[in-house]
Parts: sequence; structure tokens; C-alpha cells
Amino acid sequence: MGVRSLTAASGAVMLGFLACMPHLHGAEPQVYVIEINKLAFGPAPAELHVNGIVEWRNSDIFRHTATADDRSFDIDLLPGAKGQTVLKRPGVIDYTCRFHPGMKGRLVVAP
Ligand SMILES: [Cu+2]
Repeated sequence: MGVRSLTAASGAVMLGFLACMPHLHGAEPQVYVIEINKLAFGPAPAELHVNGIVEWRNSDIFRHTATADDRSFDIDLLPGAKGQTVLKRPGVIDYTCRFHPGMKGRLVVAP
């Protein structure tokens, strides 16, 4: 096998790799994960966009909720559970846990 055919083969592998990354094509919505642990929401992703999906994963030993102050979402999360919401519009959404009012989070959604 010559150098030229090796290069062609690795090029084909690279194309296959890129084809497996759907967000490059805009076909699949972006999923942003926020982990809950030790009675706290993990940090929100730096850049959220409309039509993106936020997924909370409760890694804590307690039941929590992710409840928007504007009630645009209210997600009940048993220990080990995960739940999602779709970001419908741009703006700032503060949210809390109904069981633990000291737990606070904020989503800043860009268009
Ligand atoms: Cu809680």
C-alpha cells in the first residue's frame, strides 16, 4: 500500500467521523446538562440558545425539583432521575427547588 492510498483511507475515516457530529449540521437540538448534587444545582452552561434542551440530572441522595420562577417549567427529580425542558424564548429564567428554597439556579437564554 503506497502513501497515496493511506492518505485516502484516513480521509474517508475523517469524513465518517464528522458525519457523526449532528450539531455541526443543526439537525439535532443541543442538550445542556446541569448536574444536581449536594443540595446544589451545578453551574449553567455558558451559552444557552432558544430551542436548546436543558437536562437536569439528579445525582444527589435527595429528591429535588427544577422549578422556574415564571413557572415555564417544573421538573420533579427523584434521586437518580433526569428531566428535560426545551428553551422556548430568550431571556433570564431564575429557578429553584421547591423542597429546598436555598437551591437557586439561573438560565440565560440567547436567541
Ligand atoms: Cu431540592
